[in-house]
Formats: sequence, C-alpha cells, structure tokens
Amino acid sequence: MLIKWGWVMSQISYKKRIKWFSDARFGIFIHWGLYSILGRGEWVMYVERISKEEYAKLADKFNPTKFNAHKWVALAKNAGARYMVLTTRHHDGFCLFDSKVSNFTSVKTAAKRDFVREYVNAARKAGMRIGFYYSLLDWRFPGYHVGPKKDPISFNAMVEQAHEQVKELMTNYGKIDILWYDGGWIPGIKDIAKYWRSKELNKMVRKLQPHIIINNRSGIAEDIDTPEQHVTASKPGRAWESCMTIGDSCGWGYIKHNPNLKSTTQLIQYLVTAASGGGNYLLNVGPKPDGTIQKEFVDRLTEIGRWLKVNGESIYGSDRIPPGFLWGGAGMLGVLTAKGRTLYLHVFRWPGSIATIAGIKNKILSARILGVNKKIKVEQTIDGKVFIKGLPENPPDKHDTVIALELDGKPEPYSYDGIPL
Ligand code: FHN
Repeated sequence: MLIKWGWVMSQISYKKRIKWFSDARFGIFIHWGLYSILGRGEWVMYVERISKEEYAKLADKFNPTKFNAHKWVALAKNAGARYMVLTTRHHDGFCLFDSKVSNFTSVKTAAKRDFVREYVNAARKAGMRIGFYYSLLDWRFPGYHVGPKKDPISFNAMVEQAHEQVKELMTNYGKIDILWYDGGWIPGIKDIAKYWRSKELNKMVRKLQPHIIINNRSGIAEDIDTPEQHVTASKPGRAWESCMTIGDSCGWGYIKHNPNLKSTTQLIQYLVTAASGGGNYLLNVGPKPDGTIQKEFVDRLTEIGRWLKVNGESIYGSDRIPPGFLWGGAGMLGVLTAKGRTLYLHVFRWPGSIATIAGIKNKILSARILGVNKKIKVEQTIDGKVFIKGLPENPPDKHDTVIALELDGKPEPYSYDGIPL
C-alpha cells in the first residue's frame, strides 16, 4: 500500500511539474557555438575529423560582438514560444558558460563573456521559461571514441566533467525550467545510464532544482520523450516534445548555404499536429557566428507568431485528442485539437463553402472561424457526420484556418466500427 501511495504522490508531482510545459506547447531551440564560425553545422569537427587542437583555435576567433540575448528572446516571444532551450555545451566541448573544470569556455577565451548568463537574464526579464541543453559526451576525450572499456580513465574523466558542469549549470544561474540532455549514446554500450551515473546525476539535479523538467536522453525516461525531426505522440499521460530544424535534418548549428528550408506552413502544421497528440514542438534556429539570426528564420518565426496571435487558443493549454476519432478527426481536411468542450478543426486543405467531417458524437452548440467575423452554420446527422456551411470560398488563413466547434461536453468520437459504408 505504501509503495502504491508513493507512486500516486510521484504522479501528482509529475502532473504539477509538467503542467506549464504541456500548456506551453511551443519552444525555441538554439544551437550556437564555435561550429557556427565554419557554417557547416554543429558536427563539423567530427565529420571533417578536425583535431581538437586545430578546432580549439576557433575559440580565439569567437567574439560575437552583435550577440544580444534580448533580441533572441524577443524573437522567440514574438514567435509565440513560451520557452527556450540553448546549447550550453555541445559535443565539441566548448562551453558558453563559466566552468571551473574547463578552460574551453567563452569566458576564458576571446569573447570573455558568459553567454548562458546573458541568455538567462534576458529570458527571465521577459518571462520566458529557461531550458539548458547539455551534451554529456565531449569529443575531446579519447575515451568517448574508443569507449569506457578500452580507455576507462579518459571516459570517466568525461563523466566527471559532465557531473561537475551540470552541477555548475544547476547552481549558478538561478531557477532553470528544463534540462535537455543530449549525446548520451556510447558506441557498443546499451545501459548508458550506468556509465554516465545518470541516477546519481539526476538526483543531484532535482535536489538543486526541484521543479525542473528533465528529458529522456541521459538513459533514464525522466519527464519527457524527445522525438527528433518527426512528430510522434508518446503514450497518453506522458509528456513529449518533437524537436525539429527549419532546414533539412542535417544540421542544427548555422549552415551558410542551406536552401532546403521548411515553409512556414509546414512549421505551423507540425506545431498543430504535435498539439493534437498532446505534445510540444521545439523549433530550432542556428544563429550566425556574430550572434545574429538569418532573415529566413526570423521571417518564419515572426509569421508563426502572427498565426498564434489569432489561433493560439487552439494550441496553448490544449488537450490531447481522445482516441477513436476517425482518421485524426478531421478526415482529409487537417487535424483536430481540443480544449475542454471546444473542438478545433485545423483546416490545412480548404474545401470551399462546405466542410464535412465524420465521427463526432457530441452535439455541436455553435461554430466560429478564429479571427474571422462571419456567421457559419452547422448541420449534424445522427450518425456522427458534420456539415459546416457558409464558409468563405477561399481559406481565410493560408497556413491553417481554425474552426472552433463548441460542444455539449468533452469531445467524444462516434464509432463506425462494424458499420458498412
Ligand atoms: O548530435 C546531436 C545533434 O547535433 C543535435 O544537437 C540534435 C538535437 O536534438 N541531437 C543530437 C542528434 O540526435
């Protein structure tokens, strides 16, 4: 009985801890560091086999005079994001924060700045929730490349560095909302949590930051799943967040020539689809070496913000769509999101003056198009079909027009199982 009670209490604390995150639905990921100078993505050191000595010379050139954390935060806020996650240290080992256990930091090299502190201060001032990305692995340690069995001394030194630096990040920057581990994989090793001593590490993190949300990449499930470059819902009750680049999936850090960018419509529809599954969308930007963010990214984030200003009620604080709705609920038109007794029909593919969906059991009390002051009519059949009439011939929003359906209760699917067409 005691064990069950303990489980129940942990679930309550989980639900309380995760609520702001799930309500937020949308965050901005930022990958920035020495690799931005080369403009060929954050894996450049590894894929071009640049020696750590050669790569370290970049630190003498990394002096982003145009970096202004307030501008990054303002862009994220203007995009409608409710939290941000910044790479405090990526796999290359270079810290954007002050560390007692490493000289390879932005404080002890050319820039002489603690960029993490500037980011934290700017985000806190703007009421933006704060996330730290931290790569457990560090390519500069031979123990990572040959593995803990071949070079336990170097591997364990890398683990010690991780524990010390995570402690610095959790101690020196005030209340932190998300710890976003990455780089936990160890070639040839399955139980990575054992080698990173993740249980001990996360116990220390939670002692220092009791409200923090920890992702699933230290080898322990912790609080959130993190599908990457795809939108895939976790099991009901489990928070999750899809992280994605604007460019194609080969690079999160700045890439000088990356013409293959996702459209704003695609990005908005990924955000909506994540919300439909009760998940979050963490959209990445890779700032330039001078600290500015390229126009194509600024334009997309600004347009997402415009869309959210009109349609945010269908995203923020939305619930996962209950199972059983026919083909996601909106058939060929798009996807559904929900909040309480309101069902939001996100129309990606505009049908003209009449929209038809099947599979809603509830009685629809009224319907409105978000951001459009136009009366529309709803007709329902006894077998769950809905005809929304009087719609404009052309879609009011080019990315996703949202029709809000007020129901007589929480959304319930109408099942056609066993009923022939
Ligand atoms: O190797 C990293 C990669 O550089 C990037 O940081 C992504 C973001 O989630 N995570 C790892 C690849 O899964």
